[in-house]
Amino acid sequence: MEIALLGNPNTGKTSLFNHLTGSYEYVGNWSGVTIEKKVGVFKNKKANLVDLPGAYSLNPLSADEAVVTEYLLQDEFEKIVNIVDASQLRRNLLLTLQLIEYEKPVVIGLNMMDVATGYGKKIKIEALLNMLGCPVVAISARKGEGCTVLADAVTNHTNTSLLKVDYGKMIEQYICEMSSLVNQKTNLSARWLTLQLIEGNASVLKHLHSLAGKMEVDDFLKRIEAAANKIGKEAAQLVFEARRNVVEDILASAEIMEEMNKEVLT
Ligand code: GDP
Ligand code: K
Ligand code: MG
Repeated sequence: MEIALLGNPNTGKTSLFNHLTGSYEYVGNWSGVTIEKKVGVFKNKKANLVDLPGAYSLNPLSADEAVVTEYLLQDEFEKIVNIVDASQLRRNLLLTLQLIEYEKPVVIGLNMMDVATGYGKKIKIEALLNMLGCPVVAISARKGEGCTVLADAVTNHTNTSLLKVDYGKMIEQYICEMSSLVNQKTNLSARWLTLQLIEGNASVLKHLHSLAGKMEVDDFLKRIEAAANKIGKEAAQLVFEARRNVVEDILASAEIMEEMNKEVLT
């Protein structure tokens, strides 16, 4: 069994990896690139933990992000540990929503709590986990605090989140169409594939071309774009706005800003 460690760059993934693993199973490079790949034996269970490069988005703009997206498209793994920077929730949660959309169990390690506190931000963990629909464990990846609790949560958690961003009727319709197009051909989430395709994810486009045929997929994409244009938008904009609205809702109930720091930070 394999567990993927994912998150934005510099959120503490490698620090956490070192606390959660005993010995290395493998240290080398990702295929075709000189980006370090580390696989360790997860302490709690007969599982391997894979330390992935940092990604702001799954639409690969950097070599690091391309490694992450190819991993999500090609590799077999069971669960995701998503390290989230508590001081940068607004940006980090955009990735979290996309990982939840991938429809594998996600457990969140909420790191950098000291930095968040320094900014005058308080995070209501209960509210965060209720809204995200997955376990959230506060950790200090640098000091190793909370890592055992996180490891147990990862071992025990087997459900996929019930959180579904509402992308509106039109996009939801195309997600259904994608399901019937690819469900016989892949275990990947049709929802995730459709949304990544709409966002212009070139790796996903290529993958879908080989799964469902180039003409079919290009036509599908053209029809979505035309439908979005009819309401004066680009399809990718609709996707982004829907996610951003959910993130703002989450922040409104899970993040408290101390008065004195408000102006400096927003
Ligand atoms: P990665 O890029 O996600 O793998 O992150 P790293 O594990 O390399 O950590 C990036 C930096 O953040 C390092 O300098 C860590 O020491 C630091 N770091 C990790 N966890 C914490 C934390 O909880 N608080 C603070 N202030 N720094 C941390
Ligand atoms: K780093
Ligand atoms: Mg790292």
